[in-house]
Amino acid sequence: MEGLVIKKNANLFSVEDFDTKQIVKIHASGKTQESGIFVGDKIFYADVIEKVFERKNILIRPPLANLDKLFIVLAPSPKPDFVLIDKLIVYCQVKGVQPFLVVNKIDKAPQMFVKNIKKIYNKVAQCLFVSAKNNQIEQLSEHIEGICAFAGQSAVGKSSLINCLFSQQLAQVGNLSKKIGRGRQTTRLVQLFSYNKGYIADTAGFSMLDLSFVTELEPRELSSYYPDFLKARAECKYRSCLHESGGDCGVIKAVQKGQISVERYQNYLKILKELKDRKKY
Ligand SMILES: Nc1nc2c(ncn2[C@@H]2O[C@H](COP(=O)(O)OP(=O)(O)O)[C@@H](O)[C@H]2O)c(=O)[nH]1
Ligand SMILES: [Mg+2]
Ligand SMILES: [Zn+2]
Repeated sequence: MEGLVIKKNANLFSVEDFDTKQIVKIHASGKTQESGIFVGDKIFYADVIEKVFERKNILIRPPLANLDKLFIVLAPSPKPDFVLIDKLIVYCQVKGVQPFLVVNKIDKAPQMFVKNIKKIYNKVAQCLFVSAKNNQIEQLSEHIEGICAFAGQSAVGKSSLINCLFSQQLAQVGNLSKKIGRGRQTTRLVQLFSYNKGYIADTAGFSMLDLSFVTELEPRELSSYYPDFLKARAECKYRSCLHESGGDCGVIKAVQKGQISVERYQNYLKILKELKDRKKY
């Protein structure tokens, strides 16, 4: 039988069976336990978990496998940290995760704010506009499919959005499932909650994704994780260019022509500097 690991508690795993959708609690064989089993793993089981299927990706902190979509939440306040947002997008590009920008608190977002986000990110990630306060979350709920997680600065409204999604689902289903009363997650455990066609990872015990590997990239690699730089990179005349300077740098030319957003480029330089500084030690 095959299923999805939705929860892990020491050596006891909660597995949702792919066919029956029933949740079974089982242990792992010595061999699979040794090689590691993560929430998000697709597994083969009989009396115990016997095999872990090949993973699409794996995150270590929070421990989660096979992440499909990352919802990067931002809001007019607190003021967005665009360097952080761009690092999260790089993270997604490296891991093969589809990024979304979830602009929350549109109930109090000036028109200019919304316009600006669209302008900066239109070639990078799909932007969704929502308000947890007003229960305006359709754009978000319709994109939940596969294994999904939320990230973003503190106080942008991640918990509010997740609560809003589940309270709407509960209202539709009309029964008080186990999903409610999750309370405050104090332990550093991750759990998947089914939602529509997918799952939402509760990563509340982690204030932020571990972005350390982003700052450990080779400086030269960085621009390859910028989908909006792709065309300009191909037109860059310099070999192994970092796109920092030079009259024939395709990326700089594209910025000057308005084909690449100035904000994205300036923040690229900041992240690049971080990578280069790290390399010096
Ligand atoms: N105006 C407004 N406030 C919101 C919205 N969503 C969340 N908030 C408020 O923003 C604050 C932080 O929300 P929270 O969900 O705890 O953010 P988290 O730290 O990202 O989990 C709380 O005071 C929420 O009431 C929204 O859509 N509009
Ligand atoms: Mg929270
Ligand atoms: Zn260049």
